[in-house]
Amino acid sequence: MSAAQAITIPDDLVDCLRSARHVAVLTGAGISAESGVPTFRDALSGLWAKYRPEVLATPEAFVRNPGLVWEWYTWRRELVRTVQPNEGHRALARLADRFETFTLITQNVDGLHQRAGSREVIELHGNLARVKCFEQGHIIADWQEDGTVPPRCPRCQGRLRPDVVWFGEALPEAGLAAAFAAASDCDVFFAIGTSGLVHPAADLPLAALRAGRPVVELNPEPTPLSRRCTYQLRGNSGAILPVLVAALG
Ligand code: BJW
Repeated sequence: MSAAQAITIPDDLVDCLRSARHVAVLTGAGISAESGVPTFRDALSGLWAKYRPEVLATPEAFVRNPGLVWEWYTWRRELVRTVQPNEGHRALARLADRFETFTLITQNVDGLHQRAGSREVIELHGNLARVKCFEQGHIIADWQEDGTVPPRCPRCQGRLRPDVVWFGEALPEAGLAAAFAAASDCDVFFAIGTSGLVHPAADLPLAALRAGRPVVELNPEPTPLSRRCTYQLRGNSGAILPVLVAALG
């Protein structure tokens, strides 16, 4: 029997999803793991082995060593360019068509949901593909790698940085409000491939639970959310999500 055949989706969850009209999904780094993108709390390897991602993803790290932080994001941007969305991303793109509203909220900055065909993704932590000026915040669509690290803002000569949300920085207001509204109003909430350690994203499943909505966690490992959620599906999202979509018929 293959690993996919061994996965069972509880019947009452299937029933609940068949009658659901509004579904909200929060994804984290785990959904991209099977594409070959390291999760945030995996130890880094190679050149980056001596750094902790949590320490690099801060404005303080950028001020201290902008070249190092820029190079780390360049490495990640290049990595993401070479990988493909996996079965988990693709299953979520298919799942969207089954419901009146399907709100896909991601903490990931890799754009893999969009490449798998998902539309209107709420990106809570930004996107690696964009950059902005550290000094003035100008969003820059196109920049020159001219040997200066980090490159300079073409508008004000400030230092460029990735357009992602670092610790201590505010998340996009409209996206965050839409995410909380969807969590409180949905018929089913999914937390997929996230450790649930980083706020305010980690509060979204809790908001759904407070509103009395069932929360499904999909993760190979237990997290702080596990004991509170309604269903725990243990395993890799790239294996479980296609089975879940198939179970809906
Ligand atoms: C699989 C799998 C497979 C593996 N299938 N699963 C409340 C309490 C305490 C602290 C705070 C709080 N509110 C705010 C804070 C402070 C802070 C915070 O949360 N700190 C905690 C660490 C304690 N939050 C912030 O600073 C946020 N800003 C903020 O609150 O601003 C307030 C403000 C308001 C107004 C003005 C100014 C300020 C910002 C948080 C930004 C986080 N940014 C990062 C970096 C983004 C850019 C980048 O990618 O470089 O976002 S940090 C990093 O963590 C990244 C991720 O999106 C995020 C979440 O990680 P995620 O996705 O959960 O990944 P992992 O690696 O942790 O987990 C992977 C999971 O996958 C694991 O569970 C695996 O088991 C699983 N997995 N393989 C399914 N195949």
